Amino acid sequence: VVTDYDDCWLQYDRVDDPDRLSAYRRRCLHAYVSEEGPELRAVRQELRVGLDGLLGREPHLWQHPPRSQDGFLAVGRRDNMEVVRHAVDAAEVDGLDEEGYVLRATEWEGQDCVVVTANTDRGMLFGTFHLLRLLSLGEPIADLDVVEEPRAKERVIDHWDNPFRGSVERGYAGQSIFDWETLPDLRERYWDYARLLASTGINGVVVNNVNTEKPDREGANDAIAGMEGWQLLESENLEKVAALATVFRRYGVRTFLSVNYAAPMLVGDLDTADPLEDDVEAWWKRKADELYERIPDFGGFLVKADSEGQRGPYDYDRDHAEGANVLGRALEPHDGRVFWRAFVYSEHEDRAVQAYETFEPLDGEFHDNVTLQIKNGPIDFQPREPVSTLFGAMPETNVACELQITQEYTGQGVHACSHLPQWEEVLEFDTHGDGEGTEVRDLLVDRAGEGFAGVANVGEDRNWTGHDLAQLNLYGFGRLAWDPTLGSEEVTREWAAQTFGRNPSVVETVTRIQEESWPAVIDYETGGIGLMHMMYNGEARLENHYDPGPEEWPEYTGIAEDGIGLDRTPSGSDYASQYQGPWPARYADPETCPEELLLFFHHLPWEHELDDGTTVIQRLYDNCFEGVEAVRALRERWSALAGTVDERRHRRVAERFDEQVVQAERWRDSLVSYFYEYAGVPDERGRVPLD
Ligand code: GCW
Repeated sequence: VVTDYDDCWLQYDRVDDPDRLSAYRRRCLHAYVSEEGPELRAVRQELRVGLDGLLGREPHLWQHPPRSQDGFLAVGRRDNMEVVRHAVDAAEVDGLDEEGYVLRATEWEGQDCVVVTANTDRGMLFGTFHLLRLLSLGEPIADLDVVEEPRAKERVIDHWDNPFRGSVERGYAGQSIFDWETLPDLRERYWDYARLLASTGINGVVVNNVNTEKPDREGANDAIAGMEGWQLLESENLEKVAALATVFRRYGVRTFLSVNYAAPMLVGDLDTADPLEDDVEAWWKRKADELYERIPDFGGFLVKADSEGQRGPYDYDRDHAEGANVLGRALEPHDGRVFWRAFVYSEHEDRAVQAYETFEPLDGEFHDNVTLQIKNGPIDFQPREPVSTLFGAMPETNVACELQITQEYTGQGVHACSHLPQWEEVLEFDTHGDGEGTEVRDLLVDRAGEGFAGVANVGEDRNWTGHDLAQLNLYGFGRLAWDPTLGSEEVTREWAAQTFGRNPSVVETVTRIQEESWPAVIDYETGGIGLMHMMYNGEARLENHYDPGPEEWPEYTGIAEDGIGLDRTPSGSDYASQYQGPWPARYADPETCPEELLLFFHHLPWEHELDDGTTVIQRLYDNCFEGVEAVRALRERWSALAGTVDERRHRRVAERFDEQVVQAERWRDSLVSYFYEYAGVPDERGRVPLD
């Protein structure tokens, strides 16, 4: 099928090394795939496309052991394939979870074979994508032996797509790919989207925005307009949701909905949504029954409650556990799950302290099938934040880490900014929650109900993600959710090879560009020592959360004539004391606080000296200027790839880099002038004040 959108990392370019090619052909040109559930249909389809591309020949698909001179690939279970029984012991598969698989090279009746097996069809699907990835990377398979299962059970992608307008909140890749007008008719693109997700190991998708209602109530974020996502729960819309679910199901991905807390009133005709009212409980149960009647493997609900104008249990003086559990009870008989967001804040001296104050006392109160979904940091997806204090503080609660795949605060669809190094930093953080060595990633893999949620960056654009390089954030989210011990660089490298081909120097350059992109953004958008939230937030003239607007937010930077930064130590808001182990003391002392977070925790004089003797103000100037230089260097490196990357994609990215340089200069100039205005200290190198 010819489509008008890109294949991203599923390029399946022909293998060029002749030895490799013949080794692959010998084992994979004939594929014997068992005839079972819907996922195996997806396996066959993927093998057709993938092997055709990689091997340069149409593969032969068999329903019985192929009578070929060569070897073959077998995808199926032990109980109905002899070659699989030969290659894999019963105990090995029995020990696997429902998404795990075994890939193994074997010799069977004189033939060289490769076996993909699992307990479930989903396992075989994930295993097939793993095998195709290895072939795409040109890895040897003669001694293949992989036994793998995902470390985190919940790996969900959250769309902030507004159903009836087709817009995407914080989306920078065009309109929503979901067309609710024409659903239940299915677009080809849905299938390809499901392929992309499954190939990275994602197993859940929330198809609508967490803002399900136009928030014209007090406290509403007026940047958010006109969404009526709550209507998806109405009976007449469920067939649309069910149709999408058939697509995702085939690829092992469960479908979820964001729901409005007041659904019993909006969708139903109750006059309350009080979670302790029997009528409300009964309404949610009926709705859940209706949903599962239509979508037997429905995933469950995602809820943003009491936040930015969305309704919630506080409207009835109930706490968040009471609020979430009524939904949990309704979904429980169906094996459904509630993802309940911890993104709750109100007017408060320091927003950072609030989520912990709200949720930590509720540890142990949430129903088993409720997952508390916590943003990586305490503020809001800023270029860099310390890790949220809720990680490690909720041992009796299932938690998920919410990451932003879309680049709301990191240059949106224009700037190159790989979020993988940022995620790696978050995942490696030692919370000391259960003593030393309790990293964030350890807290997300213990049991069902824990894992990852990522805010999608996908839209109708030809390249899906607006910026071609931003495809990595989608791919990397899935891979790190599957295995959070993978490193950013490793994942970036495999993405680059699958996306731009196996030429080692291209892979190396693209990987370096991606790895260095985030530090550059931090420098020019924040000055690099712990400031954040200095973006433009209005609606006219400039772009919301894209352009600089530091003067709007003095309360987030603590800027004053005597210095800059916020005191979050015991003499200030005391956010630092919410941490465990050595962190409260380490963060509370400017001498031991890591420099990259210094002004997040401290208000310091402009002339305060850092470790190397440089002053705070000078470091801010230097970093802002260096950030721009770093982007110029990235642009140069990309431009040197001309001729080695296909022209269309090369040009698209080159244009974005041109724009990024201009925009980085604007950020730099805006920030340094703002700092200068308060500090009154000129740059030692004569760059500030600006002419
Ligand atoms: O940071 C804010 C975003 C809102 C978003 C909100 C949230 C979906 O600016 O656009 O709303 O976070 O995460 O709920």
